[in-house]
Amino acid sequence: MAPTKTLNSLVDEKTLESSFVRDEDERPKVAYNKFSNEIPVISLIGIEDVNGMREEICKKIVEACEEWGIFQIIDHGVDMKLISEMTRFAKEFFDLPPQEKLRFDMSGGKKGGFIVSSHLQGETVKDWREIVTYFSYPIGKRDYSRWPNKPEGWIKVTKEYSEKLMNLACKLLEVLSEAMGLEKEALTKACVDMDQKVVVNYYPKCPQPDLTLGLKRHTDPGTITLLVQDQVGGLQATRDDGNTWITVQPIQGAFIVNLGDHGHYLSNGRFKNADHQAVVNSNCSRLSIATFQNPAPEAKVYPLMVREGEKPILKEPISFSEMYKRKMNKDIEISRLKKVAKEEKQLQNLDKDKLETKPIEEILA
Ligand SMILES: O=C(O)CCC(=O)C(=O)O
Ligand SMILES: [Fe+2]
Repeated sequence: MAPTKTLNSLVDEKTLESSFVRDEDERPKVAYNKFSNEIPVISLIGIEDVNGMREEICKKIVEACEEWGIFQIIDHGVDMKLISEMTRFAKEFFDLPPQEKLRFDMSGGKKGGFIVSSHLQGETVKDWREIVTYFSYPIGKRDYSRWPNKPEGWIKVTKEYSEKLMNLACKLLEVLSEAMGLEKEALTKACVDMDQKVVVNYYPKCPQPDLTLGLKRHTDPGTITLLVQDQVGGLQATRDDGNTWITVQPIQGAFIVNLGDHGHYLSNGRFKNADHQAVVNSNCSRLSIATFQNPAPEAKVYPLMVREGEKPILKEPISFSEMYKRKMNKDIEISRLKKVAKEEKQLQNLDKDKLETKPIEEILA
C-alpha cells in the first residue's frame, strides 16, 4: 500500500478515503466519549513507605494486572508541567504544514520520525493517525537526527520526559516482581538493557469515524507501557475478546499503564496483556503519548515464576526479537486470510448477482 504522506488534506473531505475503511467486525462499537470507570485508578502516594501504604498500593496494582492488564495511576511524581509541555510541543508539531512534518518522514525503515498510520509492513487497512516515534533508550543508540527539532525546545523536553518515565516504569516493575515473589529487580533484569520507545499519537478529527479506527485492536508487545492522553477520549479496552468494549475515562495528568505481551509471558499469564484500540471522532483531534518499555532484542522471554499447579505458557525460551517477529507474522497472516475470505465472498456475490439478473431460460439452458 502506498504511504499516505499526511492526513492534513484528508481531514476536510466529506467521505473517508477507502484505504482507512475497516471491515464491519473491526469498526467501533462504543462511542469515544461514553466513559467507563471500570479501569482502576490508583494513587501512588506512599508507595515508598515500606511500613505503611506500600502493601495496600501494591495489592491494588497486582489486582488490576490480574483482572485487566490496564489501570491508571495518579500522584505518580512526574511533574505535571513536564507532561503538559510535552503535550503542547507535540500538538504544535502536528499542526505544522505537511512539508515540515515530512522532513522527519520515517517511511522506508528509518529509525524514528514522522509517519501516517504505522511503520509496520503488511497492514491492509490504515489507521487514522499520524505519529512521531523516538527511540529513546538505550541512550547510546539515540539518533538525534530523527528527533524533530521543531518546535524549538521539543528535543530537550523529550529527553527529560523519557528519563522520568523510565524511572517510573522501573518502579512499577519492582512492584510486579515482588508480587511474583521475586527480588525487586527481577523484571528489569529480565529486560537485560531496557529499551524505550516514545510514540506520540495524533488522531485528527475524522470525516467518518464510525468506519475506521485511530489505532486498530492490539496488545503492546513489550513489558509495560505508560500512556498519557488528553481530555478528548478514545482509548478503549476489552477483556472478553472484543465482545464488549469500554472507553477509558480521561484523567488530567494520569498515566494509563498497560501490561504488554512480554510482561504477560514473564508472569506465566498471571498478568493480562491489555487488549486495546483507539477510536476517533468528527468533532476534534486527539493526542496521546505512549512510552513503551521493552526488553532488549536479545533478552530471553520465558516465565520467571510458574506457580504450583500451573504449566509454563511457553514451550521454550525465545528471544524478544523472535517473540516480536512471530507476533508480527501472525498478524500479517490473519490479515491475509481475512482479505482472501473477503475477496472470495465478493466473487460469490458477483456470481449470484449474475445468476439473478439472467432470465431463467438462460440459467437452465
Ligand atoms: O492513543 C491511545 O489511546 C492508544 C495508543 C496505543 O495503544 C499505542 O500507541 O500502542
Ligand atoms: Fe497500545
